[in-house]
Amino acid sequence: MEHPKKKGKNPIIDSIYTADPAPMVYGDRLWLYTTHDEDELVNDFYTMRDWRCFSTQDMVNWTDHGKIFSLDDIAWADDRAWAPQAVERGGRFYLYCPVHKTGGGMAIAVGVADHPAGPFRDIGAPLVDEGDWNDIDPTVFIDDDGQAYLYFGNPELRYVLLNEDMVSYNREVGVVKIPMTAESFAEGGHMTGTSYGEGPWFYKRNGLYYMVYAAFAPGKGHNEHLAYSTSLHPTGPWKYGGVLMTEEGGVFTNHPGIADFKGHSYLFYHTGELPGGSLFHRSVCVAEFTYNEDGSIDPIPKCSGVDAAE
Ligand code: FUB
Repeated sequence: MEHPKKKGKNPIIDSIYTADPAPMVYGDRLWLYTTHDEDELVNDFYTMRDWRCFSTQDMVNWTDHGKIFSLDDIAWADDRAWAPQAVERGGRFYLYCPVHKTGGGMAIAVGVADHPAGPFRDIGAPLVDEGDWNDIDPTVFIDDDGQAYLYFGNPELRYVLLNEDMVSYNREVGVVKIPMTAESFAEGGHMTGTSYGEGPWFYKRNGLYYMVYAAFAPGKGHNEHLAYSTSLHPTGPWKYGGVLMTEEGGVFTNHPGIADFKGHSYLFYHTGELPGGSLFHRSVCVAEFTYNEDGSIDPIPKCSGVDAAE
């Protein structure tokens, strides 16, 4: 007799509000880093003070590792514990986190740990700090030749070349601004006139580089959808690929995180689906998808959960 497949459920976490999912596969587990929307809002705005970690071996049963890094651990920051991403290098774990600096502006902090579930320790100063509001939503990727890239930004997509220590970057190259053209990101309703909004997710598959991001359709009043661009080189030029997840059924923001795990490809995203959900009370979900033969990706529907990964 065939046993029914175990099925996971969306939202993945229902004990707290979580957003901005960032998966990392390490060992035999998928580690999921998220932000945390507090129940009680301050000034009716995003109220976010710490980062959370969850892990799974089968995409159905999740272990809650709790708070792994917080504004209390970053002496120079006072607000906005926003969308992070983690990476492992040489047995250490680096968590890149946008925060609001005491005194103004956004900057990118780095926490370092010896274990994927932390605790993470701040390096003591911002890694990227241009003195503006663009320095948010870092995405990190280490290429086959060992060069690590940190892309980030809203409304502009920018990058730095990380040094091998992963906590500093090549200052001669500096912060590079990607040309925000319609060819790269499609025409859209965000401040650059393109669809690119924020929340980039950078990775490589079969020699093709992917940039997945939250995007705005042309015109006003849209929620974010997810879109992607590709490039033959890690630093572009980028070519617009299409919509990855439509804005229907979402909240004002959405935020992509992509990982392959146990032979399956997953897109993590967020919605306002939990009871009490809103643009400031979001919840992390996951959908399985496949690539077309040419590497393109068709739009991925929001879903109620994924099958167990054996
Ligand atoms: O969660 C706070 C901000 O909203 C993130 O940094 C953005 O990507 C958007 O999700």
